[in-house]
Amino acid sequence: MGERLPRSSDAVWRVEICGAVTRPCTLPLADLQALPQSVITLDIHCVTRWSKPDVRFTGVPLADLLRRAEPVPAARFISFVARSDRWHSTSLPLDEAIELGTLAALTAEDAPLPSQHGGPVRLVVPRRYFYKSLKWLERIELLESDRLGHWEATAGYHNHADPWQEERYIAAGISKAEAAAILAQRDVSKLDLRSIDARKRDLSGLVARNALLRDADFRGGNLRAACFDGANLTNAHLQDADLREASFRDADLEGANFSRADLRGACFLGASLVAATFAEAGTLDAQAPAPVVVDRRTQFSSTSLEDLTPDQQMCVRAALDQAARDG
Ligand SMILES: Nc1nc2c(c(=O)[nH]1)N[C@H]1C(S)=C(S)[C@@H](COP(=O)(O)O)O[C@H]1N2
Ligand SMILES: [Mo]
Repeated sequence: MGERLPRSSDAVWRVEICGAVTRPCTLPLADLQALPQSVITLDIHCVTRWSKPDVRFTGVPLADLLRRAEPVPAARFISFVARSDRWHSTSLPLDEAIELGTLAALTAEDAPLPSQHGGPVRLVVPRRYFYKSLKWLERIELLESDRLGHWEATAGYHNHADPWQEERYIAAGISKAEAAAILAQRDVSKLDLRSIDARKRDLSGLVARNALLRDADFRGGNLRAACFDGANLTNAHLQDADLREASFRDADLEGANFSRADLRGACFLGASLVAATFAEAGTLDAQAPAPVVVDRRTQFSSTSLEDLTPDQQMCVRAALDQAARDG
């Protein structure tokens, strides 16, 4: 997820340790490979709700690298910077980074890390959402005060990122009363309404083109003929909503939940459906696919359907086939 590849460069890979340290140093990849390697097995949790259990990584513990660089006593935070076009970064409190057992990983599942997954060297931070596990590690910088990382600064990702506390997103800075007033206008195009609470609201005909609605809560609402074209609805909650004739063209629906919503006449063409839910896990059954409420007007691109997990795909396809047969 996120960036696909490192910045292209012919320079040999090295990891620099700098900032509030007594001995700044640079370690070529070969040196990292020659250091004692640790093994950890952990469960990956992406903030958008996909998980991958029991993944085995080997690499050099961050604590060992820091011992060489000797952070000064005033160092409190640690920023990790990627060799990528946007200089992607993330940060952790220094003591936490060590306590969590952070690893500069060189292999996954006993094979060298593929470039797409952060090779030749990525960070692996146990017990934090996976956005703290920076790919293509190039620089480790010790800091006296924190510097927010890319997702934390631009997308409202929670800076602490503890999956067991579900520390996913920070809400946009608007009060409930302000949110209600804005929604009453019926046009929220391009606005940042992250994590807005719009449960059970009558918002039929809402226009939310290109709006930022990450983690927004529309459960049980009336959203008939609403337009969410191009909107970011990552992890949005749309369970039990009336979405008849609603449009989600080219919307980012990663991790969004549409369980039991009425999708008759809804349009999902070009939408990204990675890890989206149309039928909750408890209701999945290969013999009798959970009911997904669609009709023959409901539209999905076949490429978007392929983003879904196999069980979600099966439910949606079964419902679409049934609707086509019913005419
Ligand atoms: N350099 C860099 N590292 C990154 C990201 C990114 O966009 N750039 N995305 C993060 C996020 S959100 C996730 S879920 C994981 C995805 O790792 P994977 O591609 O190996 O699954 O990488 C994390 N590290
Ligand atoms: Mo992610």
